[in-house]
Amino acid sequence: MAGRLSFTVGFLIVASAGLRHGACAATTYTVGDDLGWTVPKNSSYYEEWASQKTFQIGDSIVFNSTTGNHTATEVDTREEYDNCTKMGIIVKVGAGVQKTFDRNATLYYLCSEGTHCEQGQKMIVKVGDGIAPSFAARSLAAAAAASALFFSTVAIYFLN
Ligand SMILES: [Cu+2]
Repeated sequence: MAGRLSFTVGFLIVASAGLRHGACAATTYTVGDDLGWTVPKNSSYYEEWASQKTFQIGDSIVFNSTTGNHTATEVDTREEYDNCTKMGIIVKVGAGVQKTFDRNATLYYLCSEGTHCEQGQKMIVKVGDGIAPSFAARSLAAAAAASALFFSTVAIYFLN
């Protein structure tokens, strides 16, 4: 009995160590690199910057503005993004505002000051495949993970 229990506990420790290792691989990106988050000279600068990156869950982006007034505004839809709609979660950016990705999604960011967005201070960020999981899909994934753990435990029990 003690042998079976320690084997199961060992499996759980290995599994959780794997999860911690995954979290360590997270990358933090400074939006626009050295330019920071400002009105770009080239209006497609931030869209190109973002499209050259591969963002994953656990990664972060930092909006960093050292001159002028800027916001990191997240809008909900492509249409709002294309129209530079100045609504949404407006965060004033100074020395740095960080956003960490917790799920796959396509995110739309723009600056809501003056005509900054119209001048190209906007970008689209794709996390993972860019498709937000539906509530049903997330529940199914959780259930699948739970049953996989259950069957592993049962298998170990019979192996002993
Ligand atoms: Cu701005």
